[in-house]
Formats: sequence, C-alpha cells, structure tokens
Amino acid sequence: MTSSSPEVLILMGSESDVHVMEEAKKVLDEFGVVSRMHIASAHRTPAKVQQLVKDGEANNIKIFIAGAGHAAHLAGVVAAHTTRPVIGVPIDSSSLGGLDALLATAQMPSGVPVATTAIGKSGAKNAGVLAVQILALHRPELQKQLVTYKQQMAKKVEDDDHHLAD
Ligand code: RP5
Repeated sequence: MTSSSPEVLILMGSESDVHVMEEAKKVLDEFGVVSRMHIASAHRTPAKVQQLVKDGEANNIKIFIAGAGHAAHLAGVVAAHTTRPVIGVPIDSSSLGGLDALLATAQMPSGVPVATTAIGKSGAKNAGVLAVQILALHRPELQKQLVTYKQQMAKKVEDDDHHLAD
C-alpha cells in the first residue's frame, strides 16, 4: 500500500449530500489523512454500496464515514458489511430536517454499531475529527496535531471574548 492510499472512505447517498459530506473530507485533508468520496445509495444502488465496502476493506480502508438523509440506512448497511468502525452522519435533506435520518442512523440494533454524529455540516466535520482521533490511537504525529487543533479552538474562543470585552 502506498502512503497516498486512502485510509478513510466517505460515502453518501446522493449528489445532493456532497456539500455536507465535503466537511468531513476538509478536516481529513487538514490532518493529512487521505480519504476518498463516493456516492452510493443503500436504496438505489445497494450492490454498489456492498462492493465499495468490500473493495475498501481489501484496500486498507480503516474507517468508513457514511452520510445520508431521509430514511437513512446507508451507515447501517455499511456496518453490516464490515468489522471496521463506521461513523454515520445524518443529513438534513428531508422535510423533517434530518430528525428522521438521525434516528435511522443512530438507532441500530445491538451488535451492529454506527457512531452517529450531529445532523448536517457540523456532524460531517465531527465525523472527520472522530476518524482522526481513532487513527491517532496508533499515530503520535496525529495525536500532536489534535492537541494543536484543540488549542487553536480554545484560543479562538478566548480571542472572541477579548474582542467582545474591548
Ligand atoms: C437519501 O435521500 C440521500 O442521502 C439524500 O440525503 C436524500 C435525498 O436524495 P435525492 O432525492 O436528493 O437524490 O438517500
């Protein structure tokens, strides 16, 4: 496997989900973690979902991120086909504002976990951060970057507070 082989596979159910799931990719890029995005639907192209997961496992994908809206089964279906960690992102693309996707993604039956984030872009971003945190368990350089990331977040809050008080 070359150093540029993707370690994280980001799947989404529709082209309409891309603008949300790009947030996960942005974070992974920021940390230098190589990822790859695909559109594949649990409902419309179920065989493709299975193939992508099997190919991903065979090609060193360590973590799967799956984002979908409406009756969102994508993350659960991915989890059905792998023993690797699956992070689910509920997307707010339906008339229920993503609550339907949140419940469908989070409420997995016992034995088949999907680590579910918040709805929408913040959830996609957190999926990226969580994937980095999992990879960082065995990668001290990523762990260092995570410490800096947290320090920068804290600094921004402090700076914002100072500006407000000025
Ligand atoms: C889900 O249905 C997709 O994940 C998307 O969020 C939603 C709507 O898909 P489109 O009708 O916009 O393709 O499967």
